[in-house]
Amino acid sequence: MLIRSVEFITSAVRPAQYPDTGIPEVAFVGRSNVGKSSLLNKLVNRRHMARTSGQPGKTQLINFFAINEAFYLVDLPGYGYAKVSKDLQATWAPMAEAYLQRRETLRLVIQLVDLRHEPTLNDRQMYTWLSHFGRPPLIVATKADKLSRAAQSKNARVIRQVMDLPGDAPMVITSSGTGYGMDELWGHIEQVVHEGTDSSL
Ligand SMILES: Nc1nc2c(ncn2[C@@H]2O[C@H](COP(=O)(O)OP(=O)(O)OP(=O)(O)O)[C@@H](O)[C@H]2O)c(=O)[nH]1
Ligand SMILES: [Mg+2]
Repeated sequence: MLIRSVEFITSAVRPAQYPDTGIPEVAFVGRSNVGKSSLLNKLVNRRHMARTSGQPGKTQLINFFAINEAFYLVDLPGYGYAKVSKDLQATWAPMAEAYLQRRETLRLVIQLVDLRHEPTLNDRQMYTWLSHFGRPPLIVATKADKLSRAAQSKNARVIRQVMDLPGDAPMVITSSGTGYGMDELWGHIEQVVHEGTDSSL
C-alpha cells in the first residue's frame, strides 16, 4: 500500500460522534496490551499515530485515522484486562458493541491475539460474538519477534485449534517490531477498501 496521507480524524464514544463521510473502514480489536495500536503504527509507518503503552488500557476511545483520504483504520480499546477499573470495563462493552454491531461502513474486523499465549476465554467469546453478528474477523497473531520460527508455527496451530477457525480461514502472523507480516495484512485490507498499490500515483 502506498501511504500518501495519514490523518487522525476523531475519538468517539457514541455513534453520533463517528465520522459520517461514508468511506470504508477496517477496525482492530483484541485484548488490552495485545498490540493493536503498535500494529496500526507499523502498518502506516508512523511511530506515534496511535498511542501505545506497556500499561494495558492505553486506548480508551474509538479512534479513527484516515488513510489516503480513502478509508479509515479504527483503533478500539482493548477488552478483558482485569486490572482496568470496573468503570472502564462497564463502558467498554456498550461503546465497542454498538460500534461493532451497527457501523455500516465497517468492512473488516481484524482481531489480534498474542502469538505467545493460548487465546483467552475473552478472545474466543469475541470471535464467536463477531461471527454471530456476521462479521467473522481476520485473526492476526502478534509479537512474533518474541518467538523462534519453530515456536511460531507450533503456537499458530494451537491458536487455530483453540479459536476453532474454519480450515480455510486465513491467519496472519505479524511483528510490529520487525514489520513481519505487514504486506500480507495490507493485502487483506486492500481487498475490502479497494485501494491497491498503484505505482502510477
Ligand atoms: N516485542 C514486541 N512488542 C510489541 C509488539 N506489539 C506491541 N508490543 C508491545 O506491547 C505493548 C502494548 O502495545 P499496544 O500497541 O499499546 O497494545 P494495545 O493492544 O493497543 O493496548 P490497549 O490500548 O491497552 O488496548 C507495548 O509495550 C508494545 O511495545 C510486537 O510485535 N513485538
Ligand atoms: Mg491501544
